[in-house]
Amino acid sequence: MDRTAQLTARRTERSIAYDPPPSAGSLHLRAAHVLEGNWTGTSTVPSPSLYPHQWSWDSAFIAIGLRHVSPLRAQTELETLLAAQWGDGRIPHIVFNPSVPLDAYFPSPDFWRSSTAGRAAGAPRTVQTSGIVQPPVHALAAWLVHCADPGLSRARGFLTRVYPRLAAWHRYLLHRRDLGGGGLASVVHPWEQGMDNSPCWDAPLSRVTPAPARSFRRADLDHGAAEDRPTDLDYGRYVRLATDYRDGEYADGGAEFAVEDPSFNALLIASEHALARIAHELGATGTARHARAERLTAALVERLWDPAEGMFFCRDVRGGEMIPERSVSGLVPLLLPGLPHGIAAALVRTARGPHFGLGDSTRLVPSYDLLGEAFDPHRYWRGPAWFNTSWLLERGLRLHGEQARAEALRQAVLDTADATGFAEYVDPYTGEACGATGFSWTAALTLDLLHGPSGHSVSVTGIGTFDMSDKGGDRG
Ligand code: 9WN
Repeated sequence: MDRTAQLTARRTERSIAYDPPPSAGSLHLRAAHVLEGNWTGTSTVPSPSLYPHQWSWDSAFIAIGLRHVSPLRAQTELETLLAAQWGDGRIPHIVFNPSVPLDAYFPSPDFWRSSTAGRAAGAPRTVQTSGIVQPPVHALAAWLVHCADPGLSRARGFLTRVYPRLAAWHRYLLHRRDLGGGGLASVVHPWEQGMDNSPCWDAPLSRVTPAPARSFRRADLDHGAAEDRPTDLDYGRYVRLATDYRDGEYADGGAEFAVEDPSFNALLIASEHALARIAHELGATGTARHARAERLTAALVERLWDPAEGMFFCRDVRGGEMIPERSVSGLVPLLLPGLPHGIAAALVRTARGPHFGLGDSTRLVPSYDLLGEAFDPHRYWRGPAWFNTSWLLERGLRLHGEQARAEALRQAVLDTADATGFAEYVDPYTGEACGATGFSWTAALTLDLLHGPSGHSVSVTGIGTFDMSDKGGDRG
């Protein structure tokens, strides 16, 4: 058997079977069916076997799709996550389901010990969580969810209840996590940025002494092919960093790993714009928040933009230098309305060029440089294409007037999600499914794109859309 055949056989055996309904139905129905199957009653798991709890940025993307089939469920998804917020404002990257066995996922609640080690940082007592965070997509999601059914949202006081929590979340990131002192938020663990084994982390991680392999047991390999996942050495380092953070009671400032990442900060800025709209809907002006978002955009450009390469790069705060690896993260700021025109145009050129092959050699945007030494089309965030990043770039292309390219990307996302049974990620060249199938954010973002350019069905109802290019006018 060649490698591809072996991997396919392994995947078929190991990945959760995606179980389409009889007659398969429309893509819309099948996507909704995935979300229905992954719903626990209060939130949605990313994948029942591989990720059996609630994940932070997954829930934001899930809510964005769920709003088209159940605005109430979409609100509940975000409310459940926000109920696990810590007193210092952080939104934990995992909210654990107590009925799931401890060995179903590693690291489990007994590793993070949130209720004891997180006490000083204000971890909740009633629910177990991890102690790190994930990208702040939540205010953007909350606004989009509100727009899907403003009547229901107002009747339930949805925005009134989530606004203070979202504001505290942004405060945490902008104050406690400004480890580089330049106004941007730093991540202190690769899991926080969401692209776990991106080659961007190789240099800063190389300084970290891995935890011994015998000190933990990976549960992910029970469900996913080892060739598609991070290595044991990566995991040793993830465990070391998380252990040290926990043993320091999740206090910020002392992390051995600290990186300013373009995608994480771009999502914070997009969410700050969304928070301005939420503030306006609640009776404030929102002006100060829009202004802050613009200042953050300027800081992003000043600290992470590389004009010669035509993209954004990560900054290694501890090493004190830029990380010269091309990741899709460096293209995500395209979704920002306040980006100078020349930068937006350069990002589009880079996405279309040989490193990412958009509209040319690749089906969907790869997570990492096609020409990079570390590129691997199957290994997680070291090359495969992911649906959430393509969704973000589709919005960015549209926002900056690239309608035809946005439409082509939208269609490619829909076709690939359809052909792969809503795969977690795919080979960027062939579109072959990797990881889990029936993956929640793939299904959710499929639903969103099925509702038209940038979720436009919302405007069909006359409610108005979240148009991030509309900087001045807050529309309720
Ligand atoms: C660690 C849930 C999460 C995603 C991340 C993805 C993966 C976890 C893991 O799964 O990370 O958080 O165990 O590998 O990299 O982006 O949120 O879907």
